[in-house]
Amino acid sequence: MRPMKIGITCYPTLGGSGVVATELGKLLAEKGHEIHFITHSIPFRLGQFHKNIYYHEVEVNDYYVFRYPPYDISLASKMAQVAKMQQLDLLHVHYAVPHAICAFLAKQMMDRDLKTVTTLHGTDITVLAQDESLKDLIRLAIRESDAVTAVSQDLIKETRELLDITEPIDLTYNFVDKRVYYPRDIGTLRKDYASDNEKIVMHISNFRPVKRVSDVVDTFAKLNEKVPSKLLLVGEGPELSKIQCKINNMGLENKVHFLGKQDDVAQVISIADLMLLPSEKESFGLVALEAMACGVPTIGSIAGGIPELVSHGETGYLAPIGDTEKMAEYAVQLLSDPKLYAKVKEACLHRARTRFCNDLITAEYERIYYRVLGLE
Ligand code: GMT
Repeated sequence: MRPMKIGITCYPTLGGSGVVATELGKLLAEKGHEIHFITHSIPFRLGQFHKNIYYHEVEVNDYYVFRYPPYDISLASKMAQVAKMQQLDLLHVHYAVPHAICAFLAKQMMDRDLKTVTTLHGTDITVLAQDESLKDLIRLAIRESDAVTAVSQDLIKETRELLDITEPIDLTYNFVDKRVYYPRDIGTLRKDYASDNEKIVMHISNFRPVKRVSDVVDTFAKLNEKVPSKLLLVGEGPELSKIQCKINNMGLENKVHFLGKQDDVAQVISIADLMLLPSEKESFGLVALEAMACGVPTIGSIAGGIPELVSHGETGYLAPIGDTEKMAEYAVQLLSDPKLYAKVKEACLHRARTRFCNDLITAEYERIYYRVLGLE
């Protein structure tokens, strides 16, 4: 099969969707495809120079009559411009709003057929498609894409229900690069956070209400009554100060470390014994996969796509949303039984490598691209 020229648009500075889009671009470039990122800033996970990767910055026109600079229009124009100049085969956009809509506009500006692939990541459907002012536009963008992928079966179901979409949607799970996510040798780093007799529990998120970080603290408090532990909170967001107050009120301040935003997630995760992800909604839960690939089990909620990722009783445990009693019970069981823990850890490594590894998922995306280009 011939190498392709692919334009990728994503949110370059935050969130799992940007991480997945950037990692996919890097992997496709390694396989010899030419990748053109069309974004408002350099994707934060891009790192150093990569052969076959180009970056095109979207500059927004701030003309004086505009009350709000029209980013969407600038993005659509840039997409069409790059597609023409670089003779792109297709645009792969991550997140429906505004990226899929801009790709649709870019298509109209071409004097030839430009194929578009849209990947839905979650909140673009579960939150934004509920907004009546966006619903019809999102539906249009999805219907006009040459292929649509979603990161879990649950998200496919929600998209169909909310938007009345009957066209096919490809299930393409998120992935991690096994060369980056593996159990790291953390040396003495662990000692900086916990003593030898303590376990380390971790939560990583953007601290939005949907992540239910308060449940993380409640689960941890209950676990800590039975198993001496430390809680490491990684990330920042709107709920952070509320969580800090809660921790102080519960007298847990000496048991919790706030690590803020961290770049080297694989290294940070490797310090942990357990990941907590009690979200209200989660189309996939990339952080649980990152943990799984590092051999760290997750206890999470039965929400969205989490059950498709975390195999209950095998690579972690799942409880109903808000049931911190049950989550703590599972945590105690897992962390106080070394034999069980070793078995679960092994299952995590195996599942991440076999079901969610970079080679597998990159090949799935390639197959989708060749299909829309009629090159099967
Ligand atoms: O979780 C977030 O709030 C960020 C959001 C994003 O847009 O990056 O994450 C969504 O996409 C990730 C990558 O596909 C998924 O792993 C997350 O589960 C999904 N978040 C939600 O569904 C809330």
